[in-house]
Amino acid sequence: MSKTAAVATPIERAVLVYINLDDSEDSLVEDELVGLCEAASVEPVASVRQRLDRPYAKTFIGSGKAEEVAMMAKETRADIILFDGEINAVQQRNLQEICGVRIIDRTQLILDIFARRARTKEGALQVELAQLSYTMPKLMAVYTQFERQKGGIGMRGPGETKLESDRRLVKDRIARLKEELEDVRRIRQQQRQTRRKIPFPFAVLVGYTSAGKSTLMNRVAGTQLLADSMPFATLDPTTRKVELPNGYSLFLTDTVGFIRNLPTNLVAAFRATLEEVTDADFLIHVVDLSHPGWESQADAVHETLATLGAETKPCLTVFNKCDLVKDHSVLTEVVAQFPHSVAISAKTGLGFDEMMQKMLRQVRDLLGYTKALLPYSESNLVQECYDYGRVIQVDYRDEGIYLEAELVMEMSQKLKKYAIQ
Ligand SMILES: Nc1nc2c(ncn2[C@@H]2O[C@H](COP(=O)(O)OP(=O)(O)OP(=O)(O)O)[C@@H](O)[C@H]2O)c(=O)[nH]1
Ligand SMILES: [Mg+2]
Repeated sequence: MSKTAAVATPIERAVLVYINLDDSEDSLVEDELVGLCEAASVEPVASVRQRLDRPYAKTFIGSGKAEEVAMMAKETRADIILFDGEINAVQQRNLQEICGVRIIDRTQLILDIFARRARTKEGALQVELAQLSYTMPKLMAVYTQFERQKGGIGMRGPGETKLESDRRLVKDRIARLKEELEDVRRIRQQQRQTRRKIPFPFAVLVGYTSAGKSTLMNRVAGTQLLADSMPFATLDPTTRKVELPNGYSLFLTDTVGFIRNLPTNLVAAFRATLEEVTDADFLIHVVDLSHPGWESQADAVHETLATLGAETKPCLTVFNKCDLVKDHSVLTEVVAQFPHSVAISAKTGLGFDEMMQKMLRQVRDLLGYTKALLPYSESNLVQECYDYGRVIQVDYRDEGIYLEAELVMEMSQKLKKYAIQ
Protein backbone atom coordinates (compact mmCIF):
# COMPACT_ATOMS: atom_id res chain seq x y z
CA MET A 1 0.00 0.00 0.00
CA SER A 2 1.31 3.46 -0.80
CA LYS A 3 2.07 5.89 2.00
CA THR A 4 -0.70 8.30 1.02
CA ALA A 5 -3.29 5.50 0.93
CA ALA A 6 -2.20 4.42 4.40
CA VAL A 7 -2.65 7.96 5.69
CA ALA A 8 -6.03 8.34 3.98
CA THR A 9 -7.43 5.17 5.56
CA PRO A 10 -6.83 5.09 9.29
CA ILE A 11 -7.13 1.65 10.78
CA GLU A 12 -10.18 1.15 12.99
CA ARG A 13 -10.05 -1.22 15.94
CA ALA A 14 -12.97 -3.61 16.10
CA VAL A 15 -14.58 -6.12 18.43
CA LEU A 16 -16.01 -8.87 16.23
CA VAL A 17 -19.28 -10.57 17.14
CA TYR A 18 -20.11 -13.97 15.62
CA ILE A 19 -23.54 -15.56 15.80
CA ASN A 20 -23.28 -18.66 13.58
CA LEU A 21 -25.08 -21.73 14.93
CA ASP A 22 -22.99 -24.45 13.37
CA ASP A 23 -19.68 -24.81 15.28
CA SER A 24 -18.12 -26.74 12.40
CA GLU A 25 -18.24 -23.49 10.44
CA ASP A 26 -16.47 -21.41 13.10
CA SER A 27 -13.07 -21.15 11.46
CA LEU A 28 -14.52 -20.54 7.97
CA VAL A 29 -16.78 -17.78 9.22
CA GLU A 30 -13.98 -16.22 11.30
CA ASP A 31 -11.40 -16.36 8.49
CA GLU A 32 -13.85 -14.77 6.10
CA LEU A 33 -14.75 -11.88 8.40
CA VAL A 34 -11.09 -11.27 9.26
CA GLY A 35 -10.32 -11.20 5.51
CA LEU A 36 -13.08 -8.65 4.96
CA CYS A 37 -11.69 -6.59 7.86
CA GLU A 38 -8.25 -6.56 6.31
CA ALA A 39 -9.67 -5.33 3.01
CA ALA A 40 -11.46 -2.50 4.84
CA SER A 41 -8.51 -1.47 7.07
CA VAL A 42 -10.24 -2.75 10.18
CA GLU A 43 -8.11 -4.37 12.88
CA PRO A 44 -9.84 -7.05 14.95
CA VAL A 45 -8.83 -6.58 18.59
CA ALA A 46 -11.18 -9.06 20.27
CA SER A 47 -14.02 -11.39 19.42
CA VAL A 48 -17.16 -12.73 21.06
CA ARG A 49 -19.58 -15.40 20.04
CA GLN A 50 -23.21 -16.12 20.82
CA ARG A 51 -24.87 -18.93 18.93
CA LEU A 52 -28.25 -17.71 17.74
CA ASP A 53 -30.76 -19.33 15.44
CA ARG A 54 -32.51 -16.00 15.27
CA PRO A 55 -31.35 -12.60 16.50
CA TYR A 56 -33.09 -10.83 19.40
CA ALA A 57 -35.49 -8.15 18.17
CA LYS A 58 -34.13 -5.31 20.31
CA THR A 59 -30.42 -5.89 20.63
CA PHE A 60 -29.59 -8.59 18.07
CA ILE A 61 -27.58 -10.51 20.69
CA GLY A 62 -28.93 -11.07 24.23
CA SER A 63 -28.88 -8.02 26.49
CA GLY A 64 -26.39 -9.64 28.88
CA LYS A 65 -24.14 -10.45 25.97
CA ALA A 66 -24.46 -6.88 24.74
CA GLU A 67 -23.16 -5.63 28.13
CA GLU A 68 -20.25 -8.03 27.85
CA VAL A 69 -19.44 -6.72 24.35
CA ALA A 70 -19.66 -3.16 25.64
CA MET A 71 -17.12 -3.94 28.40
CA MET A 72 -14.83 -5.60 25.92
CA ALA A 73 -15.01 -2.63 23.56
CA LYS A 74 -14.06 -0.34 26.44
CA GLU A 75 -11.17 -2.50 27.61
CA THR A 76 -9.71 -2.87 24.14
CA ARG A 77 -10.34 0.78 23.22
CA ALA A 78 -12.24 -0.37 20.14
CA ASP A 79 -13.59 2.16 17.62
CA ILE A 80 -16.33 -0.10 16.32
CA ILE A 81 -18.22 -3.29 17.03
CA LEU A 82 -18.64 -5.44 13.96
CA PHE A 83 -21.47 -7.97 13.75
CA ASP A 84 -21.23 -10.93 11.39
CA GLY A 85 -24.87 -10.59 10.38
CA GLU A 86 -27.41 -8.06 9.22
CA ILE A 87 -28.49 -5.56 11.89
CA ASN A 88 -31.64 -3.50 11.57
CA ALA A 89 -32.14 0.13 12.59
CA VAL A 90 -33.68 -0.55 16.00
CA GLN A 91 -30.97 -3.02 16.97
CA GLN A 92 -28.27 -0.68 15.73
CA ARG A 93 -29.56 2.23 17.82
CA ASN A 94 -30.07 0.14 20.95
CA LEU A 95 -26.65 -1.46 20.67
CA GLN A 96 -25.02 1.88 20.08
CA GLU A 97 -26.62 3.18 23.26
CA ILE A 98 -25.43 0.22 25.31
CA CYS A 99 -21.93 0.06 23.86
CA GLY A 100 -21.18 3.72 23.22
CA VAL A 101 -19.27 3.00 19.99
CA ARG A 102 -20.29 2.68 16.35
CA ILE A 103 -22.05 -0.53 15.38
CA ILE A 104 -21.27 -1.92 11.94
CA ASP A 105 -22.62 -5.06 10.29
CA ARG A 106 -21.12 -7.36 7.68
CA THR A 107 -23.08 -5.81 4.82
CA GLN A 108 -21.85 -2.32 5.68
CA LEU A 109 -18.31 -3.69 5.80
CA ILE A 110 -18.70 -5.27 2.34
CA LEU A 111 -20.15 -2.05 0.97
CA ASP A 112 -17.19 -0.17 2.40
CA ILE A 113 -14.81 -2.49 0.53
CA PHE A 114 -16.83 -2.02 -2.65
CA ALA A 115 -16.59 1.75 -2.20
CA ARG A 116 -12.80 1.53 -1.91
CA ARG A 117 -12.59 -0.66 -5.02
CA ALA A 118 -14.93 1.35 -7.26
CA ARG A 119 -12.84 2.77 -10.11
CA THR A 120 -15.41 3.44 -12.84
CA LYS A 121 -18.46 5.68 -12.83
CA GLU A 122 -20.71 2.63 -13.12
CA GLY A 123 -19.02 1.01 -10.13
CA ALA A 124 -19.26 4.16 -8.03
CA LEU A 125 -22.94 4.69 -8.88
CA GLN A 126 -23.81 1.11 -8.00
CA VAL A 127 -21.97 1.24 -4.69
CA GLU A 128 -23.63 4.50 -3.72
CA LEU A 129 -27.06 3.13 -4.59
CA ALA A 130 -26.39 0.00 -2.55
CA GLN A 131 -25.16 2.05 0.41
CA LEU A 132 -28.15 4.39 0.36
CA SER A 133 -30.69 1.59 -0.17
CA TYR A 134 -29.16 -0.10 2.83
CA THR A 135 -29.15 3.05 4.94
CA MET A 136 -32.58 4.28 3.89
CA PRO A 137 -34.71 1.74 5.81
CA LYS A 138 -32.60 2.48 8.91
CA LEU A 139 -33.16 6.19 8.51
CA MET A 140 -36.87 5.56 7.93
CA ALA A 141 -37.13 3.47 11.08
CA VAL A 142 -35.57 6.23 13.17
CA TYR A 143 -37.82 8.79 11.54
CA THR A 144 -40.99 6.75 12.05
CA GLN A 145 -40.13 6.34 15.69
CA PHE A 146 -39.84 10.10 16.14
CA GLU A 147 -42.97 10.57 14.08
CA ARG A 148 -44.90 8.27 16.43
CA GLN A 149 -43.80 10.29 19.46
CA LYS A 150 -44.69 13.55 17.76
CA GLY A 151 -45.59 16.17 20.26
CA GLY A 152 -43.54 14.62 23.05
CA ILE A 153 -41.08 16.85 24.87
CA GLY A 154 -37.89 17.26 22.91
CA MET A 155 -39.42 15.76 19.83
CA ARG A 156 -40.39 19.01 18.19
CA GLY A 157 -38.09 21.33 16.40
CA PRO A 158 -34.92 21.05 14.38
CA GLY A 159 -34.18 17.40 15.26
CA GLU A 160 -37.29 16.21 13.55
CA THR A 161 -37.00 18.61 10.62
CA LYS A 162 -33.45 17.50 10.02
CA LEU A 163 -34.47 13.84 9.89
CA GLU A 164 -37.28 14.63 7.53
CA SER A 165 -35.06 16.58 5.16
CA ASP A 166 -32.32 13.95 5.39
CA ARG A 167 -34.84 11.33 4.45
CA ARG A 168 -36.00 13.35 1.48
CA LEU A 169 -32.44 14.01 0.36
CA VAL A 170 -31.63 10.31 0.47
CA LYS A 171 -34.79 9.48 -1.42
CA ASP A 172 -34.05 12.04 -4.13
CA ARG A 173 -30.50 10.86 -4.44
CA ILE A 174 -31.66 7.22 -4.77
CA ALA A 175 -34.04 8.22 -7.56
CA ARG A 176 -31.26 10.12 -9.37
CA LEU A 177 -28.83 7.22 -9.02
CA LYS A 178 -31.42 4.81 -10.38
CA GLU A 179 -31.93 7.04 -13.41
CA GLU A 180 -28.22 7.35 -14.06
CA LEU A 181 -27.79 3.60 -13.71
CA GLU A 182 -30.64 3.03 -16.11
CA ASP A 183 -28.58 4.96 -18.71
CA VAL A 184 -25.55 2.81 -17.91
CA ARG A 185 -27.72 -0.27 -18.34
CA ARG A 186 -29.00 0.88 -21.70
CA ILE A 187 -25.45 1.49 -22.95
CA ARG A 188 -24.39 -1.94 -21.72
CA GLN A 189 -27.40 -3.49 -23.42
CA GLN A 190 -26.50 -1.76 -26.69
CA GLN A 191 -22.92 -2.97 -26.37
CA ARG A 192 -24.16 -6.51 -25.85
CA GLN A 193 -26.44 -6.24 -28.86
CA THR A 194 -23.52 -5.07 -31.00
CA ARG A 195 -21.46 -7.97 -29.68
CA ARG A 196 -24.31 -10.33 -30.51
CA LYS A 197 -23.65 -9.58 -34.17
CA ILE A 198 -20.29 -11.27 -33.73
CA PRO A 199 -20.61 -14.98 -34.35
CA PHE A 200 -19.07 -16.13 -31.10
CA PRO A 201 -20.74 -17.20 -27.90
CA PHE A 202 -20.37 -15.28 -24.65
CA ALA A 203 -19.28 -16.76 -21.37
CA VAL A 204 -19.00 -15.14 -17.94
CA LEU A 205 -16.66 -16.15 -15.15
CA VAL A 206 -18.65 -16.48 -11.95
CA GLY A 207 -17.49 -17.64 -8.55
CA TYR A 208 -16.88 -16.90 -4.92
CA THR A 209 -14.64 -13.91 -4.27
CA SER A 210 -10.91 -14.85 -4.48
CA ALA A 211 -11.63 -18.11 -6.35
CA GLY A 212 -9.18 -17.02 -9.08
CA LYS A 213 -11.43 -15.65 -11.84
CA SER A 214 -9.19 -12.72 -12.74
CA THR A 215 -6.07 -14.91 -12.63
CA LEU A 216 -7.75 -17.29 -15.08
CA MET A 217 -8.83 -14.40 -17.30
CA ASN A 218 -5.30 -12.97 -17.35
CA ARG A 219 -3.90 -16.31 -18.48
CA VAL A 220 -6.43 -17.06 -21.24
CA ALA A 221 -6.99 -13.53 -22.52
CA GLY A 222 -3.63 -11.87 -21.84
CA THR A 223 -5.23 -9.18 -19.67
CA GLN A 224 -3.47 -7.66 -16.69
CA LEU A 225 -6.38 -7.46 -14.31
CA LEU A 226 -5.75 -7.05 -10.62
CA ALA A 227 -5.58 -10.47 -8.96
CA ASP A 228 -5.33 -10.19 -5.20
CA SER A 229 -5.89 -12.41 -2.21
CA MET A 230 -8.09 -9.75 -0.64
CA PRO A 231 -11.84 -10.16 -1.18
CA PHE A 232 -13.56 -8.22 -3.98
CA ALA A 233 -10.44 -7.31 -5.93
CA THR A 234 -12.67 -7.04 -9.02
CA LEU A 235 -15.70 -4.80 -9.16
CA ASP A 236 -16.15 -3.81 -12.80
CA PRO A 237 -16.59 -6.28 -15.63
CA THR A 238 -13.99 -6.75 -18.39
CA THR A 239 -14.69 -8.59 -21.65
CA ARG A 240 -12.05 -10.05 -23.98
CA LYS A 241 -11.92 -12.40 -26.94
CA VAL A 242 -10.36 -15.77 -26.21
CA GLU A 243 -8.98 -17.98 -28.99
CA LEU A 244 -9.96 -21.62 -28.67
CA PRO A 245 -8.51 -24.58 -30.59
CA ASN A 246 -9.46 -25.20 -34.27
CA GLY A 247 -10.21 -21.57 -35.09
CA TYR A 248 -13.11 -21.13 -32.67
CA SER A 249 -13.40 -18.12 -30.40
CA LEU A 250 -15.29 -17.04 -27.39
CA PHE A 251 -15.95 -13.77 -25.60
CA LEU A 252 -15.17 -14.01 -21.92
CA THR A 253 -16.17 -11.62 -19.15
CA ASP A 254 -14.59 -11.35 -15.71
CA THR A 255 -16.80 -9.69 -13.12
CA VAL A 256 -17.46 -9.10 -9.41
CA GLY A 257 -17.21 -12.14 -7.13
CA PHE A 258 -19.96 -13.47 -4.89
CA ILE A 259 -20.03 -14.10 -1.14
CA ARG A 260 -22.46 -15.91 1.15
CA ASN A 261 -25.47 -13.97 2.47
CA LEU A 262 -25.34 -11.19 -0.09
CA PRO A 263 -28.31 -8.95 0.68
CA THR A 264 -30.74 -8.87 -2.25
CA ASN A 265 -30.82 -5.07 -2.43
CA LEU A 266 -27.07 -5.15 -2.88
CA VAL A 267 -27.44 -7.62 -5.76
CA ALA A 268 -30.22 -5.42 -7.17
CA ALA A 269 -28.00 -2.33 -7.05
CA PHE A 270 -25.43 -4.17 -9.16
CA ARG A 271 -27.99 -5.02 -11.81
CA ALA A 272 -26.20 -3.22 -14.66
CA THR A 273 -23.01 -5.21 -13.99
CA LEU A 274 -24.71 -8.51 -13.22
CA GLU A 275 -26.76 -8.47 -16.41
CA GLU A 276 -23.55 -9.67 -18.05
CA VAL A 277 -24.22 -12.90 -16.14
CA THR A 278 -27.91 -13.20 -17.01
CA ASP A 279 -27.18 -12.45 -20.65
CA ALA A 280 -24.32 -14.92 -21.14
CA ASP A 281 -24.63 -18.01 -23.32
CA PHE A 282 -22.91 -20.04 -20.65
CA LEU A 283 -21.18 -19.65 -17.32
CA ILE A 284 -17.76 -20.73 -16.14
CA HIS A 285 -17.98 -21.32 -12.41
CA VAL A 286 -14.54 -21.01 -10.83
CA VAL A 287 -14.23 -22.89 -7.52
CA ASP A 288 -11.21 -22.61 -5.19
CA LEU A 289 -10.70 -26.31 -4.51
CA SER A 290 -7.91 -25.58 -2.01
CA HIS A 291 -10.37 -23.75 0.27
CA PRO A 292 -11.67 -25.94 3.11
CA GLY A 293 -15.16 -24.49 2.64
CA TRP A 294 -15.27 -24.80 -1.17
CA GLU A 295 -18.54 -26.72 -1.12
CA SER A 296 -20.46 -24.11 0.88
CA GLN A 297 -18.84 -21.40 -1.25
CA ALA A 298 -20.12 -23.17 -4.38
CA ASP A 299 -23.59 -23.38 -2.77
CA ALA A 300 -23.51 -19.64 -2.08
CA VAL A 301 -22.65 -19.02 -5.75
CA HIS A 302 -25.57 -21.19 -6.87
CA GLU A 303 -27.89 -19.28 -4.53
CA THR A 304 -26.79 -15.94 -5.97
CA LEU A 305 -27.19 -17.27 -9.51
CA ALA A 306 -30.72 -18.33 -8.60
CA THR A 307 -31.45 -14.78 -7.31
CA LEU A 308 -30.32 -13.53 -10.70
CA GLY A 309 -32.41 -16.12 -12.55
CA ALA A 310 -29.29 -17.60 -14.14
CA GLU A 311 -29.21 -20.99 -12.40
CA THR A 312 -30.32 -22.98 -15.43
CA LYS A 313 -27.70 -21.64 -17.80
CA PRO A 314 -25.19 -24.15 -19.18
CA CYS A 315 -22.24 -24.15 -16.80
CA LEU A 316 -18.68 -25.42 -16.89
CA THR A 317 -17.31 -25.91 -13.37
CA VAL A 318 -13.59 -25.13 -13.12
CA PHE A 319 -11.91 -26.44 -9.97
CA ASN A 320 -9.03 -24.02 -9.47
CA LYS A 321 -5.88 -23.82 -7.32
CA CYS A 322 -5.14 -27.51 -7.87
CA ASP A 323 -1.44 -26.74 -7.37
CA LEU A 324 -2.32 -26.32 -3.68
CA VAL A 325 -4.23 -29.61 -3.39
CA LYS A 326 -1.80 -32.22 -2.04
CA ASP A 327 -4.05 -35.24 -2.42
CA HIS A 328 -4.40 -35.80 -6.16
CA SER A 329 -7.19 -38.35 -5.77
CA VAL A 330 -9.40 -35.43 -4.70
CA LEU A 331 -9.03 -33.93 -8.18
CA THR A 332 -10.19 -37.04 -10.02
CA GLU A 333 -12.99 -37.50 -7.49
CA VAL A 334 -14.51 -34.03 -7.87
CA VAL A 335 -14.19 -34.05 -11.64
CA ALA A 336 -15.93 -37.44 -11.77
CA GLN A 337 -18.62 -36.23 -9.36
CA PHE A 338 -19.47 -32.95 -11.15
CA PRO A 339 -20.70 -33.14 -14.73
CA HIS A 340 -19.00 -30.63 -17.07
CA SER A 341 -16.05 -29.95 -14.83
CA VAL A 342 -12.29 -29.70 -15.07
CA ALA A 343 -9.43 -29.31 -12.58
CA ILE A 344 -6.86 -26.57 -13.22
CA SER A 345 -4.41 -24.16 -11.71
CA ALA A 346 -4.82 -20.62 -13.02
CA LYS A 347 -1.44 -19.87 -11.46
CA THR A 348 0.66 -22.62 -13.11
CA GLY A 349 -1.46 -23.33 -16.20
CA LEU A 350 -2.02 -26.94 -15.16
CA GLY A 351 -5.09 -28.47 -16.86
CA PHE A 352 -5.52 -25.54 -19.30
CA ASP A 353 -5.47 -27.68 -22.47
CA GLU A 354 -8.32 -29.74 -21.12
CA MET A 355 -10.20 -26.65 -19.97
CA MET A 356 -9.89 -25.09 -23.45
CA GLN A 357 -11.22 -28.31 -24.99
CA LYS A 358 -14.21 -28.19 -22.61
CA MET A 359 -14.86 -24.55 -23.47
CA LEU A 360 -14.65 -25.51 -27.13
CA ARG A 361 -17.21 -28.26 -26.55
CA GLN A 362 -19.58 -25.73 -24.92
CA VAL A 363 -19.08 -23.31 -27.81
CA ARG A 364 -19.74 -26.03 -30.39
CA ASP A 365 -22.88 -27.07 -28.51
CA LEU A 366 -24.10 -23.51 -28.90
CA LEU A 367 -23.39 -23.45 -32.61
CA GLY A 368 -25.91 -25.48 -34.57
CA TYR A 369 -24.58 -27.69 -37.38
CA THR A 370 -26.62 -26.85 -40.49
CA LYS A 371 -26.75 -28.31 -43.99
CA ALA A 372 -28.89 -26.33 -46.44
CA LEU A 373 -29.68 -25.82 -50.10
CA LEU A 374 -30.37 -22.13 -50.72
CA PRO A 375 -32.14 -20.76 -53.78
CA TYR A 376 -29.92 -18.32 -55.73
CA SER A 377 -32.39 -15.55 -54.87
CA GLU A 378 -31.23 -15.95 -51.24
CA SER A 379 -27.50 -15.85 -51.99
CA ASN A 380 -27.05 -12.94 -49.57
CA LEU A 381 -27.54 -15.49 -46.77
CA VAL A 382 -24.17 -17.04 -47.58
CA GLN A 383 -22.34 -13.91 -46.49
CA GLU A 384 -24.44 -13.78 -43.34
CA CYS A 385 -23.38 -17.33 -42.56
CA TYR A 386 -19.76 -16.23 -42.72
CA ASP A 387 -20.66 -13.39 -40.35
CA TYR A 388 -22.69 -15.46 -37.91
CA GLY A 389 -20.81 -18.70 -37.69
CA ARG A 390 -18.23 -20.94 -39.25
CA VAL A 391 -18.79 -21.98 -42.85
CA ILE A 392 -17.50 -25.48 -43.59
CA GLN A 393 -18.41 -25.80 -47.27
CA VAL A 394 -20.16 -23.76 -50.01
CA ASP A 395 -20.91 -25.26 -53.40
CA TYR A 396 -22.73 -23.40 -56.18
CA ARG A 397 -24.77 -26.20 -57.79
CA ASP A 398 -27.43 -26.23 -60.53
CA GLU A 399 -30.22 -26.83 -58.03
CA GLY A 400 -29.05 -24.10 -55.65
CA ILE A 401 -26.26 -23.15 -53.23
CA TYR A 402 -25.18 -26.07 -51.09
CA LEU A 403 -24.00 -24.89 -47.68
CA GLU A 404 -22.58 -26.64 -44.65
CA ALA A 405 -21.91 -24.51 -41.58
CA GLU A 406 -21.92 -24.18 -37.80
CA LEU A 407 -24.08 -21.22 -36.93
CA VAL A 408 -25.34 -19.24 -33.99
CA MET A 409 -28.94 -20.12 -33.16
CA GLU A 410 -30.61 -17.09 -34.76
CA MET A 411 -28.82 -17.79 -38.03
CA SER A 412 -29.59 -21.49 -38.16
CA GLN A 413 -33.26 -20.59 -37.50
CA LYS A 414 -33.14 -18.32 -40.53
CA LEU A 415 -31.90 -21.19 -42.72
CA LYS A 416 -34.32 -23.72 -41.32
CA LYS A 417 -36.68 -23.70 -44.29
CA TYR A 418 -33.81 -24.53 -46.67
CA ALA A 419 -32.30 -27.21 -44.42
CA ILE A 420 -31.58 -30.62 -45.91
CA GLN A 421 -30.65 -33.92 -44.24
N1 LIG B 1 -1.87 -21.09 -5.60
C1 LIG B 1 -2.77 -20.56 -6.43
N2 LIG B 1 -3.23 -19.31 -6.21
C2 LIG B 1 -4.12 -18.81 -7.08
C3 LIG B 1 -4.60 -19.55 -8.20
N3 LIG B 1 -5.50 -18.78 -8.84
C4 LIG B 1 -5.57 -17.62 -8.17
N4 LIG B 1 -4.74 -17.62 -7.11
C5 LIG B 1 -4.55 -16.55 -6.13
O1 LIG B 1 -5.78 -16.31 -5.47
C6 LIG B 1 -5.96 -14.93 -5.17
C7 LIG B 1 -7.28 -14.45 -5.74
O2 LIG B 1 -7.20 -14.50 -7.15
P1 LIG B 1 -8.10 -13.57 -8.08
O3 LIG B 1 -7.80 -13.97 -9.48
O4 LIG B 1 -7.95 -12.15 -7.70
O5 LIG B 1 -9.53 -14.09 -7.66
P2 LIG B 1 -10.96 -13.53 -8.14
O6 LIG B 1 -11.85 -14.71 -8.25
O7 LIG B 1 -10.80 -12.71 -9.36
O8 LIG B 1 -11.38 -12.66 -6.88
P3 LIG B 1 -12.37 -11.36 -6.77
O9 LIG B 1 -12.10 -10.48 -7.94
O10 LIG B 1 -11.95 -10.76 -5.49
O11 LIG B 1 -13.74 -11.91 -6.74
C8 LIG B 1 -4.74 -14.23 -5.75
O12 LIG B 1 -3.84 -14.02 -4.71
C9 LIG B 1 -4.20 -15.21 -6.78
O13 LIG B 1 -2.81 -15.10 -6.95
C10 LIG B 1 -4.08 -20.87 -8.38
O14 LIG B 1 -4.43 -21.61 -9.31
N5 LIG B 1 -3.19 -21.32 -7.47
MG1 LIG C 1 -11.23 -10.76 -9.70
